Amino acid sequence: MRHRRVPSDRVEPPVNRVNGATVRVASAVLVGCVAVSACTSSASSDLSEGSDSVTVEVILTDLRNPRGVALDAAGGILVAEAGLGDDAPDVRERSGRLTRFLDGNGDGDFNDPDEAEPWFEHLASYNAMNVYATGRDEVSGPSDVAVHSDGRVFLTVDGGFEEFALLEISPSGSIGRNLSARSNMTGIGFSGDERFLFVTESTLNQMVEVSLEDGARRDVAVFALLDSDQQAVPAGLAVDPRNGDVLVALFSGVAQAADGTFTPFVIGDSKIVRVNPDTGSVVDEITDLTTAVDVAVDSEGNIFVVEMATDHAGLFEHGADPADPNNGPRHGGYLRFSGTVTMYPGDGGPPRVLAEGLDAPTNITVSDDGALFISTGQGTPGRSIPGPDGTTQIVGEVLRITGF
Ligand SMILES: [Ca+2]
Ligand SMILES: [Ca+2]
Ligand SMILES: [Ca+2]
Repeated sequence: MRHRRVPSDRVEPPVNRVNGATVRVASAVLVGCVAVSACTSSASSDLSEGSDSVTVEVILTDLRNPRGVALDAAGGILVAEAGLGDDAPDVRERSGRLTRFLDGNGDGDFNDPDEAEPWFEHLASYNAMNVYATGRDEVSGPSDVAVHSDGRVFLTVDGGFEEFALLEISPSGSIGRNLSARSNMTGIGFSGDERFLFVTESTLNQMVEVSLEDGARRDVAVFALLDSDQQAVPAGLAVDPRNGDVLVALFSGVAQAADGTFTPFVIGDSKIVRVNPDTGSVVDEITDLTTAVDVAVDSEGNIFVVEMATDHAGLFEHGADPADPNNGPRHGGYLRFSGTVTMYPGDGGPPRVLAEGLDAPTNITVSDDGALFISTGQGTPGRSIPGPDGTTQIVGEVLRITGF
């Protein structure tokens, strides 16, 4: 294990805060970026101070539970959206979708008219709170997406109740094989030779390898219970380009306290593990995390971790409808606006918090040129939540972080 987080790591500059109204870069720059409208790259043109000039920009907004983000060779961004979580009985009204966005006018965002190219709509979308009585507003549907160098796209969909898919989409945009349907699959990533996909099977607490040639599935690793005897709940993954290892974010599941009550998660029990896909060995990479939900790694070995929230808060009571417009503002399971993105430098230097105060981030992708793309706003879109400046609503967005 290379890094161990201690509380003092949290205060290292620069710290950026996205609070639903503005994106602030510590010490130097105020990027005048309103979350309900898109930022432009020109907003950051007055940056200074080289490596301290971390910039956080909203490049997509008004999404419905954006999850996996993938970049294609033509500069497009594919975004899987888990949808409204309304479990529409009519499949034609299902709200999960996959969309490709292209910055046609070159202004740095992907939000302008004609910049969205819908690929698939009416994919599954449901809210786990309604199905499993968790008290937590958690929407599932399309989960992760990856673009192969031959132009194929792979997409996982979690429809609940055994309706799972790892879909192969041809370069011309047709859905082909379903390569795996055993469990919900929250994270996918290619092996170095792109002949396999590594896949986290979240509910089954394991990671598997799926052959893109014949669809054969090989169980690679089962994740053990965590420190408080809760399930590991693997979420996102990333393939280390230096050696082919797979880094997996273990989100951590519900834990039972000594008095028999249950808590959604235990602070500090989440972690990133490193899996050797050849041997199946699992070793701790970064520990003492809370709700680590996704991880990315670049060619220099820098590791980027997304934690969804620092605490649980404001669970719904049994039978509540998270989409009821009469609900007052409520966190709804996870403390809103407490998500973080932290960089663990490949040279072994101390961790750096690149952004904090994010509203329920879920996914991270690093591009070949080193930019980070973060999906935020997990939960029922439009639902009232406590924000840093008073009541606000859940808005799905994709942020881009550069300059670190
Ligand atoms: Ca644009
Ligand atoms: Ca624009
Ligand atoms: Ca990811």
